[in-house]
Amino acid sequence: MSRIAVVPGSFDPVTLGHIDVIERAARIFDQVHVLVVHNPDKEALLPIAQRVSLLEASIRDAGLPSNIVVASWTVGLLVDYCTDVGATVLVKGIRSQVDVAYETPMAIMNRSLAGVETVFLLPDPAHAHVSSSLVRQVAALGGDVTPYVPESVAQFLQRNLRL
Ligand code: COD
Repeated sequence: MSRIAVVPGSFDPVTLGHIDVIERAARIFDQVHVLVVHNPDKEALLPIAQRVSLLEASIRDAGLPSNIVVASWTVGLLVDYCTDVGATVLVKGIRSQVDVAYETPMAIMNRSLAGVETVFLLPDPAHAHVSSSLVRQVAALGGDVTPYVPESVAQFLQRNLRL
């Protein structure tokens, strides 16, 4: 049986921490759907289509395996997308106790709603302090984001985001 996993996130924008988690997931599962989802708790910077396009470029440039597809989901439950594509697992990255506290109730709810299990992956310590919100802040204040994001994202932010 083919094991399909979904790696969901805001990816606003995708960081090297995200790429690390996506790469690990692609080594474990047969097929990985990287899913850009609107998070109503966060004020978005980039439109969903832009996030998808930066993810596609970053995954291609990093030479990640071909069992990865990028999609977006803006209406309905995350587990509805999982059911639609036959995914039985969600993959989330855990950087700290804050992530554990945020993700645990959602993991239990998603299992309760649709029997979808959540697998937590630990990041490369080199990227454990990286978040999209800090990247946005560094870029907006004119700092160098190249150590934290894929090349295509760094170029995009430099061109478009002197906020
Ligand atoms: N290293 C490792 N992992 C990382 C790093 C890093 N440096 N940075 C981020 N991550 C992980 C995060 O912990 C998360 O697992 C994932 O990557 C995505 O992170 P973000 O910040 O891009 O996305 P979030 O945290 O805003 O998540 C958005 C979701 C929509 C995925 C989330 O809110 C969610 O699962 N919502 C559920 C919607 C739903 O159906 N609700 C009802 C039932 S729960």
